[in-house]
Amino acid sequence: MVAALGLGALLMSGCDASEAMRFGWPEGITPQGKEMVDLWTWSVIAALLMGILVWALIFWTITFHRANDAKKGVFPRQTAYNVPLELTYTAIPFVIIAVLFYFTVIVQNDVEAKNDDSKVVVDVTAFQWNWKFGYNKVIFDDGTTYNGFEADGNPFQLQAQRDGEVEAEPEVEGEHGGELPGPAGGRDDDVRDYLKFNKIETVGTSTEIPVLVLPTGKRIEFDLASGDVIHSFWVPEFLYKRDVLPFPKENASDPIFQISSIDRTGAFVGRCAEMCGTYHSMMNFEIRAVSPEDFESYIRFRQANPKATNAEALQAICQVPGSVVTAPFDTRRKSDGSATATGNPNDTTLPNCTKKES
Ligand SMILES: [Cu+2]
Repeated sequence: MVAALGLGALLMSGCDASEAMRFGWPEGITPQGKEMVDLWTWSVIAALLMGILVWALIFWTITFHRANDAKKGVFPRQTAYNVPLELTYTAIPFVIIAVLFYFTVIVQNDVEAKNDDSKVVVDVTAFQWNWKFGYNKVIFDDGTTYNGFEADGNPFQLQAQRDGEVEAEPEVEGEHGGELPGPAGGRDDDVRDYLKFNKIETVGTSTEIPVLVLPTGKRIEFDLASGDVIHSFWVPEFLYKRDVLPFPKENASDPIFQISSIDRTGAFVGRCAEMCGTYHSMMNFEIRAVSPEDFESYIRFRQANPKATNAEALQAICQVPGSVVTAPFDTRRKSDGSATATGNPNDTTLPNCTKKES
């Protein structure tokens, strides 16, 4: 009956087998994502098998071992302190947990793996309530390297602090003696030298979703940083998210993760997955995966036309210039000031109106 129900649900939902076997998860467009889908699929199958076994035992018991006249008043056989039985049902769950743990660690190690072979390094900066993407480094197919890191012009005057021109916050004495570190590890909260600036950047606004263009088939590194509160970088189709913290070093957070490739071209929505304030839910971006040739043309175009917008660069490689998977939210901050009063605030009574007798 259970099998028939399961099969019926599968057939009637009208979805294909591979989608059904993902049990609600997205497809996964990276090798890491696909690995996680496999782990999830097999974990659900194992849980379903265990569920079927438990249901079968319950139905077997209530069907064949219910009270009847012959058993009335008879104390049933007691099986407490049956050592072999108790050892068995302690050992079996332990084995189940060990197997799940083993496969989880294998997949997690692959997902968290990092090396120096990334062909694209993207600096991601999250802020309330949008994203900035900068190309830190790109290694092209012919072996040439584009270095996009902007070493000069840090608006937070890191240099001034290093040279001692900006004083550090005074130490505060703790309740039980000793020094209490201030916020941001005792540094001046304004000195955000962990933030990166690049020659080619894509910045989102309340009228434009930032579209991050990336090549397919290349290893990509994401270097995350937040300009204010904690955000979270989430691309559902990567099946992966990581918190984006301000002051990652002081907050003991590893801001870097890598994917070994994006496996197909297309547009994929990205979201902020950490409640970060009023417009948190509208903090979307888009990953636009294009062929490596198009990606190279895109970077070359932006290099040659520093004043051009991201939309123009996308058009130059024959891509839709704006986001296609999500749209900017109307923040109602876009009024041009032309809204006028519709009545007289000093007289709100209706003209020619007779009050009703109560
Ligand atoms: Cu956020």
